[in-house]
Amino acid sequence: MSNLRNIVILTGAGTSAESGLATFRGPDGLWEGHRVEDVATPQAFARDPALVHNFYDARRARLAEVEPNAAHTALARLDAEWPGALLIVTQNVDDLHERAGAKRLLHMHGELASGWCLRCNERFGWAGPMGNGGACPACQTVGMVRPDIVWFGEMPYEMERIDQAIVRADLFVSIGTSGAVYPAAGFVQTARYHGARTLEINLEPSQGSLFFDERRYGPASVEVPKWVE
Ligand code: BV8
Repeated sequence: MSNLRNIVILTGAGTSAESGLATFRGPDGLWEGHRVEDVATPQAFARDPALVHNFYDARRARLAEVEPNAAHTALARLDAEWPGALLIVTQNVDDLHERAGAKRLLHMHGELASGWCLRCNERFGWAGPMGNGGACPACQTVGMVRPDIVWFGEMPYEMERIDQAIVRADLFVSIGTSGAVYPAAGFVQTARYHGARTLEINLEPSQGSLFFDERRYGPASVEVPKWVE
């Protein structure tokens, strides 16, 4: 990787699978019979806020029980040691990249550890259950806090910053994502168009695998440390 200066790394649920967090579209992909697409939407929240809060409260509770795996640790080490530009763009709403020590990181789909008050529009850290909408620490309104998560049909965060990083990238690496959800699934094409080399690391070919110059298949906790070394 010596002649590659600028790296963008996209991660998805497969990066956290070996930590024990369910992916979306694998055999463990349903939550109490609900497809994520049916729960992770503003419409679902408007229709049944308690169901959606339960979905995220359960995942937030689960997150407290698991640890980063060797893939997160290897990426954090690369982040600390890489002299050029590096950005980890994660689709994941867990905090395992942070807990492994990653710094140059952004959550394009929001975070379980963040809340958003629909009354005063403030965002803030959130631990524990949100229950029936919680109490906003900024305006003290009760029952108006939603998960700070980008739902289907909502605009992902920091798209401008992501696009700028991808345009400048010499190497684009996609790790543990099915390539099923846009705009993230389209990043590899943008990277190729602007001349980056592209690498996919996944358990199996993703929906976008034909756009990758190089593909390594196997568990992230094995393949990512091998690639980082
Ligand atoms: C947007 C947060 C526009 C939620 C997520 C019709 C109506 C509305 C929108 C659309 C529509 N048709 C298409 C769209 C666009 C839509 C979309 O792409 N839909 C899909 C379903 C077709 N996208 C959106 O709505 C996005 N917003 O388009 O906004 C807009 C424009 C202007 C103004 C306003 C709006 C927003 C999408 C974000 C949704 N939120 N997450 C939550 O987490 O609860 S998406 C969710 O699925 C995840 O966050 C992740 O990003 C995404 C994909 O999941 P993956 O991470 O890839 O996980 P998956 O299970 O699919 O795959 C895991 C992979 O890992 C597998 O390949 C597996 O083989 C591999 N694996 C498993 N184990 C391992 C492993 N690999 C390595 N090692 C292992 N051990």
